[in-house]
Amino acid sequence: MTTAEVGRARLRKEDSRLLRGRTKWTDNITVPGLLHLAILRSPHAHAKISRVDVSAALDRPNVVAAFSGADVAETQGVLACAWPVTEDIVLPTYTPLAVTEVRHVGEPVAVVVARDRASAVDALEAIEVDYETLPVVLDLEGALAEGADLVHADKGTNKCYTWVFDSAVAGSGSDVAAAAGEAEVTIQRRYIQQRLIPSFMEPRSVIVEPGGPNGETTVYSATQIPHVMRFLLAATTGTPEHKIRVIAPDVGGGFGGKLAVTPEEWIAFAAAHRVGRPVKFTETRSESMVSAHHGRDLIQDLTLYARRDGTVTGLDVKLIANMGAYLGIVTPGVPLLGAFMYNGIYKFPAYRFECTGVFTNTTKTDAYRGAGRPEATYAIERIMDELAAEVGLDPMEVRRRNWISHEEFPFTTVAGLEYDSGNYEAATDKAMSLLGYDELRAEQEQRRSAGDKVQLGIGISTYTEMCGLAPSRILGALRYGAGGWESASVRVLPTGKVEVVTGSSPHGQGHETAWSQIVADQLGVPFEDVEVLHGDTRTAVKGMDTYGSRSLSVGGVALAMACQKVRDKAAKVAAHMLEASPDDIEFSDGAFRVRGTPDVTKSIADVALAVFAAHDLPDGIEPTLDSEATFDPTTFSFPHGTHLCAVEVDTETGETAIRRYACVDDVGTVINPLIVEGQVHGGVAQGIAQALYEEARYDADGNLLTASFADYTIPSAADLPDIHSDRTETPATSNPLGVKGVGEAGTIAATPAVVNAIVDALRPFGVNDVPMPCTPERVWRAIQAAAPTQAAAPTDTAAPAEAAAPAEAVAPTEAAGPAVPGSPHGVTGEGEVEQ
Ligand code: MCN
Repeated sequence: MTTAEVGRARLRKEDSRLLRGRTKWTDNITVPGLLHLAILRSPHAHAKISRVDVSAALDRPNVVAAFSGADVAETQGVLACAWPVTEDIVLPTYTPLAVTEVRHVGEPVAVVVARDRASAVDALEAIEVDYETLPVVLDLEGALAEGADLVHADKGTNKCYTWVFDSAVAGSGSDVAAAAGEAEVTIQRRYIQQRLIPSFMEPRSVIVEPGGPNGETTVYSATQIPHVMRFLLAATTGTPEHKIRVIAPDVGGGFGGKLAVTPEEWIAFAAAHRVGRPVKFTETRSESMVSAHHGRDLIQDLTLYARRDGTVTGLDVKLIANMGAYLGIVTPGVPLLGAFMYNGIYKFPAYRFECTGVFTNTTKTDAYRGAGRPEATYAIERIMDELAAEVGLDPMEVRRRNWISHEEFPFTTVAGLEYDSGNYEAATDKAMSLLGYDELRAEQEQRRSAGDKVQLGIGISTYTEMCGLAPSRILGALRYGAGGWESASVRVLPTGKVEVVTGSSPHGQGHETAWSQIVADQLGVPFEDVEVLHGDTRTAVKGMDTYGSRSLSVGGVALAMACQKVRDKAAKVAAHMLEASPDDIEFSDGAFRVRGTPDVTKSIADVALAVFAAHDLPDGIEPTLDSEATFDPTTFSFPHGTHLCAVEVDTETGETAIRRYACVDDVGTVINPLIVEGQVHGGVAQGIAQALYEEARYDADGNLLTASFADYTIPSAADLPDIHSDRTETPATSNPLGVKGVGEAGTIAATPAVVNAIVDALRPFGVNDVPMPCTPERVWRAIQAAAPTQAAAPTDTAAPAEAAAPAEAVAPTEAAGPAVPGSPHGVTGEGEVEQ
């Protein structure tokens, strides 16, 4: 087809309305009789509630209703966890409003519904709550110790689950114990994935409007998952599913943080039904930071086994994952999404993974961009650098000795996944020249020998990920509650314009543009003639929504399949119109023609009008030109790439500056290069943010110290480097479009590239880790703690292996770096704030 929309760097259709403010975010929507809801939240991390009295709030002006958890205890239902990862998982009762006990600061306790927002917020002050404080559980390892205080006393343990993967048991590899016995090199490291806050631009917002003409309830929500929400609201409130309509209007970012059916949405649902009027709730930023779910928060203990030549022979991973106080929709499953990725792009034979989930008195964790895969990539890419240092090889050389070469695809990994396609060599070569790898290594050498106070480090991250979250069978085998298919439908209107309905629910990814490009090519219609509808369960009746970089490789493929069905049907009608056999009909350049008679054509629009009129259709053809398809791939999609980062580190102050960032990603066939570039840049920004800036920290009483953007330091554009990005294209063989996901790639890849660069700069000082975020203070402390006598000026330019601390000898806590204020889980002593 000559239209060739696919591959074209189209500006995004949706940006015109977004940039000009010609859209309605949920908070801008108003409906007749709308009331406003405010939520009283717990100031304690753990306490019994002995009394809640809302009567004084009811007397406040404009207040329509006020109620506590106890007032709705019988009817409020429980919030569901859709991913009970093991049979014996501990599932605590999670109610939208706390009834007898609160378990984290910010947990909803009571609500006020009023005629205006200010009155609702003011009336919260009048609610009286008596709390009896209980011991607070924050430390992950302490929580697992015998006799530890309990987050959920009725459960008798803080352990949520232990989930194990062993390649020897799964049959995908050999035994790690054997690898340990034969290892010439053993490297043990502890890495801490600090807690992060998704920080979407638009705060969470919801309107619940009950009592529609047919008794239906309409829910408008800034959510990633309108379809999942409708199902869960129906399943747990008893409201019939066909009487619930969920609309996700334009949504200002989610990053996984809106992959949730939140207590606030349930509370608004309950409140609206209680008062019989529409109710709106929009959170403040500070509320969001204490109550919307957080991400990451893991202790990662890794042991890597290898030969002296740098060949990896086995990897043992033990995780302790902070669940927070309750389980969200996929909380327990997030680390499992990483379980299959700790082997990265490498082909070693033995692998064991064990994750223990732990409850603490903190905000629950759940999906955050990359969900499990950034953590895995960080760990393997960090420890590969340690191996390189130990055996005295360039870190790129160690990777080359271990990665799957492009001739070896499809390749079944030690974690049991079949990677369909990839070319790590090509992406890496391109990235190295984009960075100027050799030149920067030469400069590094110079600075080392000159004893410069500003040293240069080069960080490498060669990653792959499993995304396109789909294969329903695999998700089912992992005990995930839902399927992973996606749906699309296509309607060619009588005038030849096209309406497309997708079950994915974009919140910044540009589906309207990319989907239009797919349809334009598939049907030979102009890009502008395609309208993409989404995010309303009345129009997009079937869908699994947007997360896990799944929309294109599942939903986009479903769309192409639906287009194909339309073409097949249109070809039969065109054949009839051209008085030819369907077997003789060709379709190209948006027109049907009889083979050998190129000048006589019928376009899709001609056919659409004929089908609409239905005066002369072939027998058996229904008078519509539309179709529907669902796609459920047999495997994930495996994008990959190489991210390289050069960082200058001031060894006197610990300050770091990214000198150059270069990345080459391979996301298979690209629909829209501009969108892909934007996704990579946004993702890299979030990855850099984890490496250098962001950390959610609690004090010893479980108060979130970083509950505003003054304390939770997301980087601005000015803090970020130019990102030099490029691509290679190795089409996926697992779907007919050849596409792989891109939405999380940058976040997955960037963090280890940055930290590897900082450690690389400081290796001659004896530094082998800096805990994240690598603030100047932490970098400085790492230098002081590692080798104080050398810190002034490195003169040792010998091979890194000689300069680095002996890998085998490093105990996990030492490996995590020097003492910084607070524990490794972002828990600090009272009042301590690290800046
Ligand atoms: N694309 C393409 N060619 C490819 C791959 C993707 O043109 N080979 C385009 C797609 O058509 C789509 C976009 O890139 O327009 C992202 O596609 P995909 O990788 O399928 O990811 P999803 O659409 O499923 O988006 C989810 C992903 C996730 S999991 C998070 S988290 C995330 C992200 O996308 N959150 C985002 N990107 C975000 N971008 C914005 N602006 N806001 C968020 O909250």
